[in-house]
Amino acid sequence: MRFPLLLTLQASWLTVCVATQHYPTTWGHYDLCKSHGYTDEGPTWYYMACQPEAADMTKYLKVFLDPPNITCGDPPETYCTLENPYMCNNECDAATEELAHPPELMFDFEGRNPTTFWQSSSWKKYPKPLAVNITLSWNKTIELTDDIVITFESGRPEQMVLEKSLDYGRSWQPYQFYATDCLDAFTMEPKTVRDITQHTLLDIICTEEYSRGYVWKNDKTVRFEIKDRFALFAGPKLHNMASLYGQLDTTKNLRDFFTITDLRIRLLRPATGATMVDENNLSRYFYAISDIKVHGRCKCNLHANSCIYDKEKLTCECEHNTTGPDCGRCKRNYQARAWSAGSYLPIPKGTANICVPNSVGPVTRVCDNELLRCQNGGVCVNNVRCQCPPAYTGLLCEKPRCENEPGGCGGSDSGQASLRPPGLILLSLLSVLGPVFLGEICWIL
Ligand SMILES: *[C@@H]1O[C@H](CO)[C@@H](O)[C@H](O)[C@H]1NC(C)=O
Ligand SMILES: *[C@@H]1O[C@H](CO)[C@@H](O)[C@H](O)[C@H]1NC(C)=O
Ligand SMILES: *[C@@H]1O[C@H](CO)[C@@H](O)[C@H](O)[C@H]1NC(C)=O
Ligand SMILES: *[C@@H]1O[C@H](CO)[C@@H](O)[C@H](O)[C@H]1NC(C)=O
Ligand SMILES: *[C@@H]1O[C@H](CO)[C@@H](O)[C@H](O)[C@H]1NC(C)=O
Ligand SMILES: [Ca+2]
Repeated sequence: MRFPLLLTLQASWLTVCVATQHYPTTWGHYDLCKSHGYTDEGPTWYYMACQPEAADMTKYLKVFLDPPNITCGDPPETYCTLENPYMCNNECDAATEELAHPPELMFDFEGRNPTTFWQSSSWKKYPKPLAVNITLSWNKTIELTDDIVITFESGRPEQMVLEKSLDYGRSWQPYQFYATDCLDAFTMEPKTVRDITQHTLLDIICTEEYSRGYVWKNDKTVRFEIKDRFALFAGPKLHNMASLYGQLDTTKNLRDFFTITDLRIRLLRPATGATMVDENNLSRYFYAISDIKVHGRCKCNLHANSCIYDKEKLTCECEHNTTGPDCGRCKRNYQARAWSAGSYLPIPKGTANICVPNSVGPVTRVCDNELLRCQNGGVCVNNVRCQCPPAYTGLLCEKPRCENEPGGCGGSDSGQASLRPPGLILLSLLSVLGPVFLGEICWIL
């Protein structure tokens, strides 16, 4: 019997706190929809952004390799040890547990000695590139909350690309390029995360930080720096998360930047440690990865504070009368106004944007500013009457006024057609901005 695992487990939060001690617990502040508190006037609710706890997301992924048979050991092969390239009697054998290096070993518990790792077969077909794709799929939209860290057991690759998908693997975009020589490998100027500013945050860079040096013992990690990017808005110690959340609320590109459904590590050229590849002994060249860290939370559009893993599937526990894998739409019969994401900033500064039942009150409620009944920029007066802009008439301002005039709207369809676009633009504008801004827009128009 398997029980659904709540990602809101207190235990996982403790782990997060320990792992990120130098970052204050501001995170936790926003992680529940509301909590009970007291003021001088008595008990009250304090509201928080409605989102699940951040967690170790590698427990919930599926991993795919391309080419599929690139893992070493089938048939068994020998390769050179990492410390001493002249000792070439290490064996990889997929059929023997102690000598096998399957992909799962990139996600098991690390911290023991010796490490466990996935390993590719060696570069037997040199000079044909030794290219391997490692694809991690969640089948769920995830928001990253901490650096992606890949720890190599071999030397770090001389060329590599981290890619992401937002549409379940249908399309891919680069996240970051890595090379010993960015110009040579990707014709990109080398940069580091320290070159990035608020204005260039969405730029994709090539970095040489994580490729240089054939140093086994020291730094073996390749990173994608999430926290340094957060810090551009939230300050160096992430004290001001509200500032970051304010930006996330208003900037879709920024939200999407930290959002993924899949990641792909494209290994393009293994570490060689020398300018020349030793063609007589290609067993020295291969990829080996001991650990991959991906920390994040289910994206529930600020409409759920927990996410459940059941039957190998992550699902948001949607609130606010929303539904869908990411709480991305209103429930049936709750579609009285357009769906909209909740907000990172808590109530009262932000808004929950709850979905509203279709039939609220008797039908004699002709209109309602919240529910967008008046058309073409009409404004609802006392819920009984739409006050129409000069060009429109009708109960819901649905009719162009020229229709009633002698000669009609220019005597043909074209006149009417030319009057329609403003309404359409208003509607599409509203669906983008959400009902929060509705009042203001109607007045402006
Ligand atoms: C993987 O399979 C392909 C085609 O089936 C073959 O050409 C290639 O040599 C195999 N690679 C390894 C490392 O076994
Ligand atoms: C890896 O993925 C890229 C696209 O992301 C694709 O072009 C390539 O063929 C894939 N396979 C290998 C072995 O590189
Ligand atoms: C992905 O999730 C959807 C439901 O959200 C499900 O219908 C589909 O079968 C899943 N796909 C895979 C490959 O697990
Ligand atoms: C690699 O080189 C070492 C020493 O030069 C040699 O002993 C070993 O047999 C070579 N291995 C292969 C696979 O050629
Ligand atoms: C969902 O709609 C019902 C009315 O059917 C309402 O009572 C409930 O409060 C709504 N939920 C939220 C979170 O607003
Ligand atoms: Ca491992």
